[in-house]
Amino acid sequence: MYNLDEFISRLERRNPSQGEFIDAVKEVLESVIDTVNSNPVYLKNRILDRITEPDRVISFKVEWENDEGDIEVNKGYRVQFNNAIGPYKGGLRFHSSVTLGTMKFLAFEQVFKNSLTTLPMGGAKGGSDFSPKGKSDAEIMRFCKAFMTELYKYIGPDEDVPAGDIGVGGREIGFLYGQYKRIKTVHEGVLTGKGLEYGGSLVRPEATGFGTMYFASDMLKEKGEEMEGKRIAVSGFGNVAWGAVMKASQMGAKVVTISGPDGYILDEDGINTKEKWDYMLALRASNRDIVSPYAERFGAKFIAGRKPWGEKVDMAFPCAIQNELTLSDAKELVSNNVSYVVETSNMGVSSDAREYLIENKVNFAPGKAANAGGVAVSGLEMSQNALHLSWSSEEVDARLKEIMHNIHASCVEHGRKDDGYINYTDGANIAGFKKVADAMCREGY
Ligand code: 2IT
Repeated sequence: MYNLDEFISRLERRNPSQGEFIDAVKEVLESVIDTVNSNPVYLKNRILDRITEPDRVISFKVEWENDEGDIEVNKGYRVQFNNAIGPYKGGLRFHSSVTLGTMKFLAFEQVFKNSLTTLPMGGAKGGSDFSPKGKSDAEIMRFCKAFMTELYKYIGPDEDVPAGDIGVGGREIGFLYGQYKRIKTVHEGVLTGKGLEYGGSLVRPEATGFGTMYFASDMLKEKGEEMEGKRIAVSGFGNVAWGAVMKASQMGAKVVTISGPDGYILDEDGINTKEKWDYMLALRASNRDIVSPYAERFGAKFIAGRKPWGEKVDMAFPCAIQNELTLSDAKELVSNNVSYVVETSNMGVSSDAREYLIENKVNFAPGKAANAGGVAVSGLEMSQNALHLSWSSEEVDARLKEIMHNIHASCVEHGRKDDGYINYTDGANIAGFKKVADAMCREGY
């Protein structure tokens, strides 16, 4: 039998200064501990010890030249956490906050998220403490080339298939893919999120944001409600926020906020036109990492240095970065009668905030369920590459919808409590865990 507190204390001793990783493991283990302790096969297989240790942690040096001709040095990582159910799969993050602990938490989350999609993908994550902020396109290209010159040794279409995450979009994937191809002289599906000209999938750029709205709309249906007329706060202004804002508007909801490291935008007219959505993309392409120019461009309000969680809304969608919604934010949302918090960034809601929301019976969905649409369409991109064909956007979108619908159903099946409240965190963790754990038991050690 596992004792949860003892297990976590030991994990902390073995993984010092990796708070985010410990938080992510704790969240999953709290949900699955009873399932594990009541299953002799899991116990005999020491499943918790094995599932919380990454298969491989790769750390490398990235040397590149800036526009002044100076040499810069960054850290590069790939954490291949678990490949029990398929090749390693997960994004690359280029952000100044990246540490080994960040990579490990993201890779761990990815294992269960990928399992939930029902597609055959293991879990991994990679990235660098390189920040694209303030860099020229030429510098970003030189960095991407240097990064791939190391990374190519460890990846392959049946081995490990990276994609984008924060700071890594279509532009970066293009540079990374070009370098892989130059070195290996093969054109193969080693990355997802590629451009349409060279093997990408339709709907991949929008997929995370679209998927989270499909999931949210199922949460609403479960309560006899609908998206139409809902007032929504979104944080972030990157790729994920962009897709989320578009789909919410198409579903008849009104998104009134987006945000950046500099503050948030309040647009009472709704962020609901193609011009506004395109402007979000332009903001990201400018490499400045600020959202404030939106206010001037569209006559909206800019609130400097603040996050959007103080606004009175029906639904909140954190779409930026981990721990962006804290306990005090959760308290403010609850006092403003928020009904739904749909975590769209990975671990966007801090542990204590999540507990508070659940205690207060807010309908809360964890990122590994709500944001799985991104990696799900990555999985569909892998299928298309393997078949050497491309599906129409209608076909990809229909598959995405079905996958999100199935994830929602799994969460409900495993997360419904006696009083009828659906604990989506428990549901997602139990459903995601079982498949990986069963595969590991069958494959032996
Ligand atoms: O967090 C995520 O699921 C992603 N960044 C997407 C990973 C992927 O392989 O598409």
